[in-house]
Amino acid sequence: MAHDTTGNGGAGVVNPRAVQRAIAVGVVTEADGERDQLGELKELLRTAGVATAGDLVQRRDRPDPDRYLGRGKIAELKREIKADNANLVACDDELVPRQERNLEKELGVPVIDRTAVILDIFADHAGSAEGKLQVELAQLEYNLARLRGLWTHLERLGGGLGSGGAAVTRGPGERQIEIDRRLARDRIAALRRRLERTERNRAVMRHRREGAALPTVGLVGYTNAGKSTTLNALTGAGVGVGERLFHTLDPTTRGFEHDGRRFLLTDTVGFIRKLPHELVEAFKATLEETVLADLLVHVVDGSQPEEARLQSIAAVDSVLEEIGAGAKPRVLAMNKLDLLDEAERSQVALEHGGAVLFSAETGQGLEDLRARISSEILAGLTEVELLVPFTHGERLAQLHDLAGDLEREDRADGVHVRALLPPALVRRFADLAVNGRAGGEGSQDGRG
Ligand SMILES: Nc1nc2c(ncn2[C@@H]2O[C@H](COP(=O)(O)OP(=O)(O)OP(=O)(O)O)[C@@H](O)[C@H]2O)c(=O)[nH]1
Ligand SMILES: [Mg+2]
Repeated sequence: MAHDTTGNGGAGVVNPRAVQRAIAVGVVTEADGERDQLGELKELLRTAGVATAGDLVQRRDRPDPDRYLGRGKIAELKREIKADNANLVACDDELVPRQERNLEKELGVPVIDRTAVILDIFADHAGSAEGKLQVELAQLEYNLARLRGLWTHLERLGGGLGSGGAAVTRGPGERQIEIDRRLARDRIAALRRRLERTERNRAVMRHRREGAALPTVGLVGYTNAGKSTTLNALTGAGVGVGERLFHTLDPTTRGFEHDGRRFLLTDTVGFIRKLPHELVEAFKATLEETVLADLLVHVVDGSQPEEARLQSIAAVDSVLEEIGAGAKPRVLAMNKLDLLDEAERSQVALEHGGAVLFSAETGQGLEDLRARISSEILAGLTEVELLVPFTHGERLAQLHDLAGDLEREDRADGVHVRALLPPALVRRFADLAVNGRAGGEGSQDGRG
């Protein structure tokens, strides 16, 4: 929880993990219905190593602009903090600085928001150099917007808790904060430059993969839906699986075969309702893997109650929309079939017509998923007609290697070829296309 990703040694505080006891708080609107509003926040807190001591929900049209909750609710929350011996309040929405400040003033304990908790989990789970840079960037931007120092929020809490219960410790004063802000801006600029470099490396790697011309399939889904387990089951890869949220942050790509065809499958970071925009921004490059896939497999935890299941599907759809992948061909893959009884299975199948039901853990239905991926990819092939000039014999040889069977005819101006190609190859040979169709399928995301 108290990971220092800022590189400045943080606030020099002892890890306060053991003593953090939070009250989970949320504003529930009419549109939220009856669902378990705070279950996910509690799960996030647990993943971040914070115990939930109690919870409090307020029904309201929208959060109070100045203090998130209404006055009466704040009084109630104060009593609850005392009764539950809590030392932290966690709100289920992203707070504006004013709301956070006022709440802390009135409650006398540190207040964090959903974004802070998610950022902290990401900081804890980032493994690769790129992932660490992305998380640090997101945290700096979040803190900068809140006039904070460079320390991460939960270390800041540690400072508050450690200094004899003076709960609202704002760090070493306004002047220091000004200096920190300047440093933060410099650091943000430096991080952006470094990320640009790693993004270029990634582009090179992607280019190599495209060179292999294998159709690529992106696994997407809500955090904890079972994406990594699915990747492992389909490809025999040894990707880490976790029972907590946001286990995977770095994309992993592995190959698998079906019916003599090879595919590439990419596992990536999970999505969540109200995913902090700082993170979407920082993880753009990672998420781009998704945008560039030929097919998306949307993995859903089919064992969730209907309400939660629909919510997480909608959350994933909206993130896909946000990163420009809204129109990608998609397969809905209902996972964790093993946790459902017969009646529940029929119910889920009925509700999500066209979905593949499977279990990544037991392997049930996995063959259906493979077959479905394969047939969707085949359906995505484009027939192209190419004219390969006689001077470009090497490209014809390439085409033979990559696309297998070709229909070819030697004419005066060169070799005319008809072939069924996946989008990556369509782009690669677009310069030789004669029927204008070669640019049709995948040309929006760039040729060559
Ligand atoms: N019962 C059951 N559990 C499953 C199945 N698939 C995955 N799980 C469990 O669900 C949890 C999450 O699985 P992951 O594969 O890590 O999920 P993920 O979607 O990669 O999660 P993030 O990386 O955190 O976004 C783990 O505890 C898995 O063991 C399944 O088919 N059946
Ligand atoms: Mg994972």
